[in-house]
Amino acid sequence: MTAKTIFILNGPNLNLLGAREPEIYGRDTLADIEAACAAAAKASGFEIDFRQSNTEGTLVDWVQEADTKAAGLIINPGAYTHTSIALLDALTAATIAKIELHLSNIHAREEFRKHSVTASAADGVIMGFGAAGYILALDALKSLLEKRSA
Ligand code: CA2
Repeated sequence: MTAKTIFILNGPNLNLLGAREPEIYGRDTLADIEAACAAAAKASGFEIDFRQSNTEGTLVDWVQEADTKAAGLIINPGAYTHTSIALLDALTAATIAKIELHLSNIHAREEFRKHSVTASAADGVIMGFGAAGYILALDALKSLLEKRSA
């Protein structure tokens, strides 16, 4: 872990990527996405710590850990996006640069997905670009960090 580490946290069911619902979430597996993120981050002088959990408390613990160890955080909270005040509180408490990310455009989906409980704690939100959104989020985080250190 270095001063230039970026945590990329993935919430519930994202371990199933590539195996089901490719019309919504694409054909890339989470391992494919991790490999693409690692390469993109390396090219920008960052390293990533890429994790997935199906458990809300674990994600809360990791947000807290990111705040002490990482320069920035990208999080796809999965379905906890729509329900988790615990994650909102953890993200609000974290002072590092934060981006919320969704593979799908949650505003173009079911009513219950249209509201993000957690997004207000993020510096910005990227959604609707599938797996490419992770690379866009890394780019966005890089420019946020450059602004912060200027
Ligand atoms: O669009 C996104 O990235 C979501 O965060 C994905 C979550 C969903 O609950 C959010 O509303 C939007 C679901 C991730 C589950 O991924 C699966 C992948 C393949 C098969 C089944 C689920």
